Amino acid sequence: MFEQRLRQLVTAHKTLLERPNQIDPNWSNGLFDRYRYPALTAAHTPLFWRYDLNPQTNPYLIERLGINGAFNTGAILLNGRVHLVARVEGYDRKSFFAVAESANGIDNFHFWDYPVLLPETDDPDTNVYDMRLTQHEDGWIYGVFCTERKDPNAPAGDTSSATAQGGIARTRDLKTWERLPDLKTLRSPQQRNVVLHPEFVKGKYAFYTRPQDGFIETGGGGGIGFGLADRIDGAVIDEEVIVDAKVYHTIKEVKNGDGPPPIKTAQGWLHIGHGVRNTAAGLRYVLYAFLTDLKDPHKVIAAPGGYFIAPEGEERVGDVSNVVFCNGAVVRPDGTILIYYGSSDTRIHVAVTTVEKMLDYVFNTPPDALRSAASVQQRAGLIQRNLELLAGTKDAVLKTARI
Ligand code: M1P
Repeated sequence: MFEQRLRQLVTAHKTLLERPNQIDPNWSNGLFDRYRYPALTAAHTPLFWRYDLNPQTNPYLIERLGINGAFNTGAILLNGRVHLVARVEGYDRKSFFAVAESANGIDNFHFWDYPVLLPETDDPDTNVYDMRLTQHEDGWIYGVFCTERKDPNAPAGDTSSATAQGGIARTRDLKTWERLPDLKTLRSPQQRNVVLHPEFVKGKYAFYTRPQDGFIETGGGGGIGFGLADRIDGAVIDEEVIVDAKVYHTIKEVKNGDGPPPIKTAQGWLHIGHGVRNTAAGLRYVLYAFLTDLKDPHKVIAAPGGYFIAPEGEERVGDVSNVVFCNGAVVRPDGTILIYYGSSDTRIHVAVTTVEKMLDYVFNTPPDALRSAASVQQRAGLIQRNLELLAGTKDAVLKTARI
């Protein structure tokens, strides 16, 4: 029985890992393509992470340490191969980081044998998640992530209150990690979605932050912040300026956060953030893009309205439904961008676009008009320009667009 079950498990696992992934031909919006299958799931984790494979101690081949999800991944191109540092969550609700590697960044992702053995500070983490990987110009690869601990001031009986801070670790090879003290932001009690900028700004380490009053609520503050620290080993930010605020009746009404480290383009730093709004069915997380100035990376120079990736199909369902969340992307030498996004705190997908398309998108998509009437005017303008074009055109294909 043991052997038969093991054979079945191995065959299913091998088939999943080797399954080729293709662009979904039934989905297109001109800006990016979605791939048909998730790039990484809980089921991609090695069997030897989950099962005791000794027939003497596990005669029924029971899954001893199950994996609940693999989502919200950092991403980096190293030695020509895509490396993801995924948020992996066990059945016990604890998240940890694990490296999965693929030659093309699309399929055939294989986890390394061991998860990341992340050193701790003197104040042990209860949970760690959502690592952003920054290849910094100082030569190190930094992993900046959320470290969560029980709130020391929680009253007796309160087993939920927690604190969130920006944890920092660095490595050269993703194998050996050095833990540095957590980021201190003097004016914000809590932080999540902290991202290290890849270059020095005014000779200092620059961080995008997400100041929060509490663990869940961003409260009076919120928005994507920006601050400078003199050093990385004991980084302290005295003052945070808000780069991109949360705004009433937009996709980022409740909160927002920056995603992967911004991508340097000829025309500015390209950011992919997540915006959160509330609905009767709970929070809805979508991805949006904006560009900041090359010299002043806290100054927004292009901000298209609305989202560019929202959860669709199976992406909409999972442990925390109606969520897409991105903390990793890689730019390949040919200018294509692979965007890795977690869906519903369960699995990881990959979408592909190009730097050129994203720049066209951020510069030429109108900003959020903020009111229904103004939004209708934007659309009416587009309709009018199109109808004039169609009325005057001799192009047979173009003419067919008026149906
Ligand atoms: O559950 C949705 C997301 O919630 C948190 O993100 P944020 O602080 O922006 O709301 C994080 O826990 C994230 O991992 C998670 O996907």
